[in-house]
Amino acid sequence: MATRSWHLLGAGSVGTLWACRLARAGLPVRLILRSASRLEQYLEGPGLRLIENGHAFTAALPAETAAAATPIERLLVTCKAYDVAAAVAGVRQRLVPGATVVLLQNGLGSQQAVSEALPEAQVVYGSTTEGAWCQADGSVVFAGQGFTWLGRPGDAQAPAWLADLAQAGIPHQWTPHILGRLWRKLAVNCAINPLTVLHQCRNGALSDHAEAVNALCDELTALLQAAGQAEAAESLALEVERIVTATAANYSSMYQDVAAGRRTEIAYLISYACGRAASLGLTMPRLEALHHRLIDYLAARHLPTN
Ligand code: NAD
Ligand code: KPL
Repeated sequence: MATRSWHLLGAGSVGTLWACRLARAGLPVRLILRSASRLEQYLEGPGLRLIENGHAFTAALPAETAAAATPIERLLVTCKAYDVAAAVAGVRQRLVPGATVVLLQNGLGSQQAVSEALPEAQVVYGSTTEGAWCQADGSVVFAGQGFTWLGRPGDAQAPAWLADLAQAGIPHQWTPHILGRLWRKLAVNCAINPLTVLHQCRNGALSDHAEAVNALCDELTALLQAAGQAEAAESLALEVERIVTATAANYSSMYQDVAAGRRTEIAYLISYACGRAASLGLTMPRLEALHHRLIDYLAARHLPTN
């Protein structure tokens, strides 16, 4: 049987990391770029470029825009959470019945939107701790080894296409508890990222704000439990403390977005958490106060607050 192609929607940092590893393993990958001008620019260059352990790998992958006619059997979506709904809507007509759509966004909310928009597709959620960033010349640096959890809520049956990821050397595991994984990461991000923005500090400096971090963890623990994610709530404060120490020298992703004047994924992180708390009838004074301070901070810098 012919190997099925992966279409990649979102050829940024994570997208390049995944596309290059799949291509390096001999698997067919096609890029879907966001505009004709991006496509033209891409076709003038050598292709995607990944730098791993100081070694560069260039993949001259075929590329097209959403307007192309090629049917899509396997779609890997690596846009930012706020771009996902529009990006997926743009290729919806090209998805074959039962197509696989893998979403690799941080936070929660974008996954549910795609599942609702594509009831006929196999929509898979991912949560990754790998790290990658884009250099000024467009090359992507694989900055942090990590792990990717993939799953469809409640589905214990791992799909056959995971063999492609194994072939590409992408560390991963299938889990029916993917929502728990996503909630856990969201909670960690809510306890760390906004405070690093407001205090303008590296993750490690949050050890000077232990009372605030612990109070947030208490509220987030209650939220996870009320949202039916008791397992994801276990020892949250300890996990946050461990991550603050392990990533002490790093700036959080939200800090980096704000510092670079980029839109943040706030709507899928702390705004999502506050929204869920409200719909569950929970009062979260510390999380809500932090949310308001973060919105004011972004607005004062003319950055989107959604
Ligand atoms: P990125 O900004 O580097 O890449 C996103 C890409 O999507 C951009 O190239 C953009 O042009 C493209 N895009 C947007 N709309 C599109 C459209 N309609 N059609 C085609 N392409 C479109 O973002 P990233 O850092 O790769 O992050 C992607 C997701 O992965 C985010 O949710 C992020 O939180 C998550 N994540 C990133 C990292 C990391 O280290 N970068 C780690 C863990 C999780
Ligand atoms: O995921 C992170 C981020 O910066 O987005 C960590 C480092 C865990 C902090 O929340």
